[in-house]
Amino acid sequence: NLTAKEALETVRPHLTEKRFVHTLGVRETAVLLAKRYGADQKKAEMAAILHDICKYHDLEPMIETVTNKLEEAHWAEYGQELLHAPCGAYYVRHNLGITDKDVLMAIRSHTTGRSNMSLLEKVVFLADYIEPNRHFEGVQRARELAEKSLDQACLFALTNTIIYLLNKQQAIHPETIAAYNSYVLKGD
Ligand code: DGI
Ligand code: FE
Ligand code: FE
Ligand code: FE
Repeated sequence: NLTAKEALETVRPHLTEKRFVHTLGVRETAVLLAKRYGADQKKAEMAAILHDICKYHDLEPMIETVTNKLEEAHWAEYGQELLHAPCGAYYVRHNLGITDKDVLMAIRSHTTGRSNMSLLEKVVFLADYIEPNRHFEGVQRARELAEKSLDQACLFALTNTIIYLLNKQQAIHPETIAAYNSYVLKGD
């Protein structure tokens, strides 16, 4: 089983320096949120460290992975930004021997979110959004919400992401919509 230190060393050559700093921020924030909301800190830390491992992998093999290995070609249809999430889960499972389903799921859903996310998924999804190196309109509000309600903060992040995509006229992945709906419909 990989330690956090080994995972950091493993992921580093996959990333740019800036992305590695982002990853350290996600790790720190995920552990903090896990403490605050009672998620498994070790799992949050491992998922956070590895979440963007495929961010700079070549497009072709990632398309091959979602199409032929995962048989979920839809990931490739909604923009290449999304591929690194499901491919990251696949990569760490098959190349790093990570078998923990919670960790794999948190990596897989870190970009789109998912309908009825687990506590760990919420923690990693939100940590990716609010880590200290993020600078965008609304991030401060998201950080404030994260102090009092994990769910309110996740709903805010999903809403903001959807508005951002709408304004750029980009496709919205069905799982992003499903994640948003799962909050709005049930107040999840
Ligand atoms: O990998 P990071 O930059 O740390 O963050 P991320 O994995 O959350 O990716 C963010 C990007 O993904 C951002 O450019 C918006 C995009 N994105 C998120 N949800 C969707 C999406 N893009 C499309 N096309 N559809 C979505 O539903
Ligand atoms: Fe990402
Ligand atoms: Fe994100
Ligand atoms: Fe990230």
